[in-house]
Amino acid sequence: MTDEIIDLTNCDREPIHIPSLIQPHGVLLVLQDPTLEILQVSSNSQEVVGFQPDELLGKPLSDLLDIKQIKLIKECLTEDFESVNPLNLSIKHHNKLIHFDGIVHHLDNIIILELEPKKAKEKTGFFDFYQQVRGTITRIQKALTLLEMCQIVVKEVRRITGFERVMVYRFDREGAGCVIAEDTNHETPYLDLHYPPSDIPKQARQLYTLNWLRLIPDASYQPVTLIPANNPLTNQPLDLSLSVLRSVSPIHLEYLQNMGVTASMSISLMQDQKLWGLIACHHSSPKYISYNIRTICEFIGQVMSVELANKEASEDIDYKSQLKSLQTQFVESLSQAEYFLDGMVQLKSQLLNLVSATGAVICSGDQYIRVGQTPSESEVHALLDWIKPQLHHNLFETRSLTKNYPAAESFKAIASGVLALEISKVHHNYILWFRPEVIQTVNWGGNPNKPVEVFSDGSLRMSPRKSFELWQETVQGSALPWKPCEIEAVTELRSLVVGVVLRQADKLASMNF
Ligand code: BLA
Repeated sequence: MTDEIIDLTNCDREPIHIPSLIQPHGVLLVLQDPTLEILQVSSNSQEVVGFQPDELLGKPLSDLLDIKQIKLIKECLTEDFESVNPLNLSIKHHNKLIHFDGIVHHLDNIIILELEPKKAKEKTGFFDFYQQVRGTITRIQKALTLLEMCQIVVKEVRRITGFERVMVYRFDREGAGCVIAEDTNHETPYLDLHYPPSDIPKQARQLYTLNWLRLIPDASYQPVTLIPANNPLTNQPLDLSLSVLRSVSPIHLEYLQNMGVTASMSISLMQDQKLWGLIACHHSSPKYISYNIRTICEFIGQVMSVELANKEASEDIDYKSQLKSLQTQFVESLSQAEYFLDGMVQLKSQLLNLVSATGAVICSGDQYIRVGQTPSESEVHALLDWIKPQLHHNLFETRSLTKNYPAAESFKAIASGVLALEISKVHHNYILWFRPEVIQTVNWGGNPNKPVEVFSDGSLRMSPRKSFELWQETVQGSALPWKPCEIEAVTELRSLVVGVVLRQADKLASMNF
């Protein structure tokens, strides 16, 4: 048995952007910029464009495409490539004209040209594109809530592409995710199921912030090599981060097989330059989606990404206005109070309501005023000593205190969630809020702790789960999470209170004088 410790971070180490392989539904050509000499070609060129790799390598692209098409490519070398894709290209072979979508992008001093054979005649003009997306965009913008928007998006993407299952998959802070909207004709829904971070490892999430869409038309494909294997200019594997034909991680292909999925497409959803989630699409048989339809889906993902911030801001709108009115009450009470504690103590219930807490402690010097359900004074004292070095911008928050502070085990029923605010370090003024433990059942799409497979020879290997059967976990020691608007309310409260504390301190100093 091997001594190597296999853990979930192994998944993160696979260099998925440089597989030196592509999927077989198109051909990839690496061209020298600006001569357009063919430096590298995928080994399926005979099947796709009708020429053997050695008939193309070292030759000018004009051996493959006519002068008009070469001119088109040269013109777009000076432009933003994304806006010209796809190029309408055709190659004559044995007197037969084969039509392709040409997808180009720049990489240092080379150009990568990918050719996907056109499957059927489709409408490709600007107005056809506009017609296809106009209604969808309006519906997305009109949605009143984030969830409603997600439900519209899964329906629209399914209508446009014909996938059997379309989902919105949202990441949490740790990289785990949950299906929050779904449109499908399958009997087993994935809605509300959770998946661990290793299902879409870190480097994949990073790559998906660079390219907006991935398509795997047939997960049972035979990967195609590049000839030569390395980029001849650098003698390094070719960086396929932005390639549309990039071959997918074999672990992920196995995962899809285990899930009963043959074709998969995913579209990135971004917020603040971070991957917020994915629109994930499945089909049980091979399914190719043309570049034009993919562009429409990508555009829907981009519009949804912009709208995410708007929809999130309008969530909890009533709650937010309630928080504002509580803040006003604090301003009034504190401006009249001579001492910080007096002002706060008068508003005990408001103090709890400000962040929907069930307990709070106001610390001022060596005085501790406890409101609602809180740990004992000595427990709060010790907890505060532990929290102080961890404050960040005067704040500390957790929804599962026992994870990092085992001493909380004895009082987790009333204080699994803690939010702490430092008002003045010098005067030892702090406010702590507490939330009780809420025992939750999380529905996982398969046991999240089982990605390691033990082989008959005893060796261990990272491998995707075999079963996606519902697996329920009871989560203990966790409170409901603190919402961003609650954290914001507490930060604003601090600036109100700081003024009062400073006034008090001045007063005390003058009295002592
Ligand atoms: C990639 N994993 C992915 C992708 C998705 C998922 C959507 C993006 C590629 C695609 O579009 O298909 C996961 N798909 C899901 C989930 C749902 C879904 C959670 O539909 C839920 C409904 N996967 C594992 C383990 C590893 C792993 C254990 O389970 C690693 C050891 C790896 N997943 C993995 C890798 C990729 C991936 C490496 C990147 C594939 C690539 O782009 O090359």
